[in-house]
Amino acid sequence: MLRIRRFEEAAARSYTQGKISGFLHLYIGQEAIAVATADLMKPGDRVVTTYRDHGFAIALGCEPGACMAELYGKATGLVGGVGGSMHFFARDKGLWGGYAIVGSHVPVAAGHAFASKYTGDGAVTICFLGEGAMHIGATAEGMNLAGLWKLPIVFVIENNLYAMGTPLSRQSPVDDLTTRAPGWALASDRFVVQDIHETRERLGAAIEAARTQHRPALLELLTYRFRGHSMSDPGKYRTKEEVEQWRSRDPLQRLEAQLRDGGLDEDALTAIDDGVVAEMDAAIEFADGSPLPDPEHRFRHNLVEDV
Ligand SMILES: Cc1ncc(C[n+]2csc(CCOP(=O)(O)OP(=O)(O)O)c2C)c(N)n1
Repeated sequence: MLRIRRFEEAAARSYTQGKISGFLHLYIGQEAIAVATADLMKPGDRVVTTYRDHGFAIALGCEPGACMAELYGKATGLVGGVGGSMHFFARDKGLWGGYAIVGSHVPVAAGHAFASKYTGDGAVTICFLGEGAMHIGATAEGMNLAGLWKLPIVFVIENNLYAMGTPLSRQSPVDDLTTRAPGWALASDRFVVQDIHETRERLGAAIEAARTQHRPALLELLTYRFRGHSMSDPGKYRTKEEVEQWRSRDPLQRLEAQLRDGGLDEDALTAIDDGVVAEMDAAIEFADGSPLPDPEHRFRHNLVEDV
């Protein structure tokens, strides 16, 4: 969690220095979800997610340097610098993509899960989406097929309360988005993400049922992004009180307190943080010093080659 947070903070600084172009959607506040997921995944399992994807890459073990270089559009980036922030991909680590079009990835994820059922590889697909994606046609199509075909998939709504600046109350006639689950024959669970252990346990139960019983599920995880929608959003649509309330539930701070209670002293905690900050300094140095991709590279991977 700390590694993701420090990565995102370093990326935000680079963005304000003009080293990163385009959009940058930060994951600060939501890290426990990616970390719990990565810890639960077995070889072959897949994550399919949105443009808020850096946290998953880091949690799944991608090098911070390669992730930062991808944000910088450099040749040493995770996908050679041609994907950028919204299109991280690391097949060997189980990250099957960040997708920028809201809801577009839900049928893609259902397709991955169908492939698992068809080949019997025993893998589970875990598909993340924002609450805003729950009102998109493609989402309904993907979830419907998952329920119909009993696919090994868990859909996880990361409900951070806003789709850009639009609160859930102006998007949805119901607050509880899992009320839609029975209509697609999906199991469901809904909880506030404030403790990494609880998050891991509840997510784990759904993943296990999808793996062993082909019981697809729709989970709604109530969480909060401490920053705006993207770097260009100051987040003025939220009250100070609301931000404070969610800051008091920050799973990273809670874990720090748990470690303290467990006997880790301030020096040990500071040393962990210093180590992670140094890692991010090195990631920035790596990205800064890396070359831009060969312009020819942009024509590669547009179509499948060598089938
Ligand atoms: C089909 C489509 N419509 C609109 C957009 C513009 N857009 C980008 S992000 C976003 C908000 C999505 O919010 P949510 O799904 O809740 O995810 P969050 O950003 O909160 O993680 C919108 C409307 C888009 N990318 N794709």
